[in-house]
Amino acid sequence: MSEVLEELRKSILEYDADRAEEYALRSIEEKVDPLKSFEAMTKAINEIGEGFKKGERWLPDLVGGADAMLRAAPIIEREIKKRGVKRQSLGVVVAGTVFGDIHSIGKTMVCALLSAEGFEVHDIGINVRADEYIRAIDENGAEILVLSALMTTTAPEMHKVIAFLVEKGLRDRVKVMVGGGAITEGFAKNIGADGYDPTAPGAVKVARSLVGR
Ligand code: B12
Repeated sequence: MSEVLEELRKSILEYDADRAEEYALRSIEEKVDPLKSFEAMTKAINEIGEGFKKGERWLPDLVGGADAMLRAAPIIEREIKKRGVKRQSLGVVVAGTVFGDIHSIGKTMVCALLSAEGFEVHDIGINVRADEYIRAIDENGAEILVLSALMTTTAPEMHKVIAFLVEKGLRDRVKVMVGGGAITEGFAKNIGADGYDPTAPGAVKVARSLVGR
């Protein structure tokens, strides 16, 4: 791992938001692939998550790591979008983290990559209720819905959103992609989602295949 990536990784592990920002900017000056920078940060935040699971780290550790990552991530995301080739829209996407869930980092990354690819992305945020997704789909004429969930307790909310789409007669109009740390391929199939991938770059491939462009 290059020095800048290693420093970026360490800054998250050590909850040092100033250093994370500094090295995110430096990674761009040094023309490091922004996806590699994001991967290095993800590795660190997942390490903190693992520690939390094992009882070796606590909530303030999650918060500290997230703070550092949230300082650096927008810098990397801007670079990803800047590198994206501007072309005719590949399709309209509505994206959000499901109700009860405030994890935003992965979903925001998926949105950055989709817009760099040429999709028109409407990120409606975190803790999104089923009816809010429906409104956004209607208002923006979306063809793809991106649902993200990081917790086993909030993943079932995706099923509710899909059921609500059926109830509102919108299920045939919109392709539903699901992902986030709590989601597996099997879960995605069980709830009747149209696409799943464990990574943000994979999300772009899925989106392209769903709209056939
Ligand atoms: C950072 C973090 C936080 C931050 C979030 C800050 C923010 N703005 O996002 C804070 C501190 C706020 C937080 C809070 C909590 N957290 Co938390 N958190 C994490 C942590 C450490 C990292 C999450 C993250 O950002 N990962 C990095 C990103 C890049 O990964 P990702 O989101 O999975 O996204 C990638 C892919 O999944 C994919 N992807 C994402 N979305 C989508 C969508 C589609 C369609 C596709 C195709 C792909 C895709 O692309 C991304 C890039 O490759 C995880 C640990 C972990 N391993 O996940 C715990 C974790 C998710 N948190 C957990 C918990 C328990 C909590 C709290 C309940 C803690 C508490 N006691 O209060 C609260 C929940 C609050 C709530 N209601 O949501 C647990 C969940 C356990 C469970 N039940 O499943 C985890 C797993 C930690 C653990 N090991 O126990 N957390």
